[in-house]
Amino acid sequence: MRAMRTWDIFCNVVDNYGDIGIAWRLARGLAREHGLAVRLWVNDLRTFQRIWPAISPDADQQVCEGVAVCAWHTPFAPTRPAQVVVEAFGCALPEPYLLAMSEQSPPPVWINLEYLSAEPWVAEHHGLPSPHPRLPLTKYFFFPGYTPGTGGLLAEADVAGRRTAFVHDGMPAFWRELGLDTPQADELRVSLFAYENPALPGLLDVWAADPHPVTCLVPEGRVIPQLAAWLAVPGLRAGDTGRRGALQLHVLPFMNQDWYDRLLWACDLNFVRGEDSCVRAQWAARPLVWQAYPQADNAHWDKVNALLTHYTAGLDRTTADAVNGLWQRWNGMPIAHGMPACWAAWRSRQAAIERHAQAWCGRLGLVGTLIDKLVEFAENKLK
Ligand code: TRH
Repeated sequence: MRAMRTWDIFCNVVDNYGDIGIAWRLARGLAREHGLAVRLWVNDLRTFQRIWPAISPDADQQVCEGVAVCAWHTPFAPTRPAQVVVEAFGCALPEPYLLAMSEQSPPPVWINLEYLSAEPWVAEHHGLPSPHPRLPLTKYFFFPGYTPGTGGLLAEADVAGRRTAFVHDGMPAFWRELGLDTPQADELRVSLFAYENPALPGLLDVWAADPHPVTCLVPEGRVIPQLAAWLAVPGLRAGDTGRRGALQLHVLPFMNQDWYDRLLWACDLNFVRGEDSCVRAQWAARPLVWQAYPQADNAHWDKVNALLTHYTAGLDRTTADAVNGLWQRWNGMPIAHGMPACWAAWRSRQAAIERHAQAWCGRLGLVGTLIDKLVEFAENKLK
């Protein structure tokens, strides 16, 4: 029998939850689905604990979900490198570890996991090698993406089955556990995970004026001060609520990754941000609106438009315009229509957008998952 392959994943949390969110999802997927011996090195266990409360922030080493989670300290203690080394988002491996890698024979397969983008250049760059300037090591760039020539999207093999089971049986209990009523027949239930956004008050205004009830569920985080300002209250915490017109707001506690998935599966529309929540909202097979991580000179607008191009391909013109308008307005792009017109257009095409979200999720399933593709890539290099 072949010995278990060893993998090291390095994650440097800079800000937000995306880097550790992705590294953790990848680590547990590799261990669970491929039986690999995975170590996950993380510099900030407190942020990790927010998305996975079982993590102890003070433990140098702990095993969680079959993954050896290790605190990444500087200076880095001598460590025997794994056979496959994943550097998440160019986080720069510790120098002593890099030296130890160069002394291995054969050297480990070294992969830089890149950020996700739907831009067309991704497929050309996926898998390219880059020799180290000094050491006898080669780093490979692995690009997630939406097309077969890329590294695919991060997902567990059983995500669709778990979602279907939850949608059939799990929703009433889920709402009860969150302390919420089951939605009324004509209600729109929305989740909102976002960065500070000048478009937010306008969105809340149109929801308040909607002819049907709108319930907005907001996990604690960066938009809370804006929500409080809109409600004209001094602050908001998990458990707090607010109402204006048709809009009922609920602030939820920040939940673990698996619970957050359920929230996405249960809502009619999900506002998501960054990378991982955007991908999860697509696997949720529900309509979504994506806020890209804001970059200097609005470089993120290209990313939003690239995903929109993929996402709306094949949709009729009116439905595509409705999706484009709401996403672009939410990302602050200079478009002709204001929020009331964008929302009205989205509402008028809601049924078609819902059908599309299901079909889109099915299409994503055909690209192959990042976990499988990463393992295949590494195994080919190890041969
Ligand atoms: O937190 P983010 O804004 O992370 C971002 C992006 O990854 C971006 O690409 C990167 O450049 C920047 O950080 C530095 O958004 P993202 O990627 O959606 O990650 C959020 C994670 O938090 C995701 O794994 C889901 C998880 N989450 C929970 O576990 N519980 C919750 O209640 C919520 C709202 C999110």
